[in-house]
Amino acid sequence: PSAIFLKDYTVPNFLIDKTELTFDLDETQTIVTSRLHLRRNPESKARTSPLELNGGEDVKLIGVAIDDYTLPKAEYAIKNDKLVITATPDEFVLTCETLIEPQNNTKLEGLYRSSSMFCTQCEAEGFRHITYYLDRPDVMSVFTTTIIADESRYPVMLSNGNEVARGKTEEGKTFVTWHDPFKKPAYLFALVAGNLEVLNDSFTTMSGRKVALQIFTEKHNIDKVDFAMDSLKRSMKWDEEVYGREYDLDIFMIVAVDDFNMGAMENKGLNIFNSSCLLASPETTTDDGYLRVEAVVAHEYFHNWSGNRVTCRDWFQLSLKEGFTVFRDQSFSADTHSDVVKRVEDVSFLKTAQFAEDASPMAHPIRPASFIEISNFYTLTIYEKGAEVVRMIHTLLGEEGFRKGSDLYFERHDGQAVTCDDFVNAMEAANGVDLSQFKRWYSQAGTPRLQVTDHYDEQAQTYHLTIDQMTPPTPNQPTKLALHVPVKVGLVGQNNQALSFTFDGQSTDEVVLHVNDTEQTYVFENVSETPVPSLLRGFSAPVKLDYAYSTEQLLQLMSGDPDGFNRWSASQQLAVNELNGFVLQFQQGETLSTDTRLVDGFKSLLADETLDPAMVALILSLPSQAYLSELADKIDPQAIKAAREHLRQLTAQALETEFKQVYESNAVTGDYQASAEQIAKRSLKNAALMYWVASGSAEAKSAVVCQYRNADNMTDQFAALSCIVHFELAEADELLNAFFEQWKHESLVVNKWLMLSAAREQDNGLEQIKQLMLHPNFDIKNPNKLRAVIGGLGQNVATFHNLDGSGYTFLADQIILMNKRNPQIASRLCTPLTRWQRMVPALAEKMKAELERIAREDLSKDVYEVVSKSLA
Ligand code: B3K
Ligand code: ZN
Repeated sequence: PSAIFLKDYTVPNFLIDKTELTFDLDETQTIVTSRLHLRRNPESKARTSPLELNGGEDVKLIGVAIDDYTLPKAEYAIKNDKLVITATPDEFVLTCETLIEPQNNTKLEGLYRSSSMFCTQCEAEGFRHITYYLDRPDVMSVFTTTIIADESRYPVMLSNGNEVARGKTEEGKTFVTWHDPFKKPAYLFALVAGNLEVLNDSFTTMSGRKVALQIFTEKHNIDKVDFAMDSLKRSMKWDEEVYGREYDLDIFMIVAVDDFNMGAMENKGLNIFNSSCLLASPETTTDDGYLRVEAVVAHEYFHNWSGNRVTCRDWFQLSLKEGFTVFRDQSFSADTHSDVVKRVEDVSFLKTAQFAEDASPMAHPIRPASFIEISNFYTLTIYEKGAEVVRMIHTLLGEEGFRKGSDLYFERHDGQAVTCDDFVNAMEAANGVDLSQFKRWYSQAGTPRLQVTDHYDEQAQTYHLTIDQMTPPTPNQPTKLALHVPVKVGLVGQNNQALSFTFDGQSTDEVVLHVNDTEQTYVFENVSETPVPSLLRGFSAPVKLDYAYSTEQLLQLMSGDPDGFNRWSASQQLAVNELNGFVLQFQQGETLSTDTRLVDGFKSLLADETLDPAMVALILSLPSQAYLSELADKIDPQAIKAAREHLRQLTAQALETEFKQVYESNAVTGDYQASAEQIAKRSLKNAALMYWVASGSAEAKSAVVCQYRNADNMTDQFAALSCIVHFELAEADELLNAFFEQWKHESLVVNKWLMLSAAREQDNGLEQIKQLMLHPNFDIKNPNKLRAVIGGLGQNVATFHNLDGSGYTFLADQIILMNKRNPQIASRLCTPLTRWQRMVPALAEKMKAELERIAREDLSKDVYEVVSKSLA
């Protein structure tokens, strides 16, 4: 397999003005007839080039005609999955008949079956597995789609746009025709057929148009889509209010499917969702699950403008739509709940997972320069770092300036396929600013490091901050240029008050520094006392910032920084420092020390009733195993785990009474609601419960079992069960079984059970995982189930990181098994192994050996790219 490069981009030689598709759906063979209204692209220099349409090895060509002339075999060829026609008129209709077998499609891209329905996933390059096409996002076409099927089994037949015709064929099958008036690339095409139930609703847009809203599921799930519908309506309203974006079709549909490689897909007017991102009920869904449904519904809806109306010119520009849309859904959730809590969650995730990716052999800029398989680039870098880059533009321009920029972007490029540069150019033009240096964020990979030192001059009342920036080398990028980094800063005084100061002649108490050189010094004047700097407030840039804070300073910021985000950040740093100390002690075979300054901080935190309980819960949840791994020079999973357990134990014992009290005083009364207030209380209550049980208190043990038995919602039930299993209470086996028995008919809850069971640390860990994969409720064809078990294994430190390498061998076996069946999933399973160079030597070797074993297989492009780059 070879790479393709951004620098080689050329415009398409042909355009497709109209696309007419007919699907004759059948359980054994599906016939697709396409009529493509093609013409040569006036902007293409290749005046006589052949027509080359993308296809796939799974598409059988039955016949092809130009206008009404059926081409004999000599006049076309199939080369490397492409249909090549050398001689064509400049403008013509190409008719193409193909045969596909959705029932045998295990890759879940193109047209496939999930449960008893037909559905599609076309992004990025799935459409070519349906029929021959110019499958690239800069070829935009108006689609008309006719679906023919047996109505008794497929009463619901959907595609993009509006239904325009319906009737019976000569053979007595039913046909339905859909027309989408908006030009779109093939990756936004969708089709669904099945025996589905629907929830109907409507939304009246800001200009007074009534839009029909429909959510479809299999019959047994229709009672779980009210929250998604409500989220959809709130998203539609929010996009009108915040971005002035109105929905454009008369109908918006969402369908839930069980088998899906990703979270969801923004097909025009017909979103298709992994059921895990759509279904929600208090009894079966945790608070986190609710928030995820809300965020994903919003994300896919927001794509209607940021992605569909204005789309990507090529897949190197993926972050154009994904980074921007993630930024939009993050803002929506922040506005809906607490903005600080949301920011902490997003930043934690970024610093844990994206930073790790940026330090791995798969590191790439948010606009990659090359790739082998685009499916491998639906990454945390493209999505989350991409969103951070958009957020920095927002910080630099302010709310109003950013809105002016986005208005101009949508106005200039509506109906076009554009680039990241077009986005930044619109932001610049609307605000009269120069973002040329800022654009380096799009082309440079790696997490920049800022080294900060300071000096306070009491005499002169001046405070100097010196900031060095450096971005470490990443694959193919040995040296880096200085970036334009917005660093939001405030100063905190000894009595926890915000200090005012003069900066650039302005008196203020907060400033955004424009760090744009390798070393710069900033002067704050009229600073009345030695300040503690509150740096990178709100995480104003996706960087690693080093400043030698003392424990006292961190404790002070933790309790007194007016910036809520930085209060969390300080607590996180404090915990990291302590945990790293424990890691070292563990590695040197010492007894872990028992004095911890953190306990004092936690104690005042628990006593402060003015704080948002959700923030307290976030602070109590210690830096994760994954985050500490990301920070480590050489990752020692067992040591990190021991350190975390130790700190939790110390805290639990020191503050047993406090945790009990907090647990009891945060009980939620009344019916379940996924409201910020209730979620906050439950999160604190359950965090306190975890510590209280960790303290070993007998009362806590009976409280947690009692909570499990009496819970009326999944959040409380699952929090209790996780706690019982984690601490191996006497009831662990019994309740884990009871949980399965109670929920064995709810597939999404079974996934939670699979994950928790796989994560359970027992001596026979691997055996237990193998048993789970043989369980009748496990199904390797279902990505959610596979991810649940493998995800659980990943959390199971003792089993996965077993020194004998058996955990890695097992994972590699699964990768080899999935390699051909579902390459996208197989490739994602490789992620832990791609970090082998970060592990302590004994583990690194074992991981590397497994990668080498995988490399000897006949690999899909997806797995090949990840494995070969990891071994390079
Ligand atoms: N755009 C889809 C991604 C689907 C990619 C599949 N390989 C989901 C989203 O970001 O909204
Ligand atoms: Zn998206």
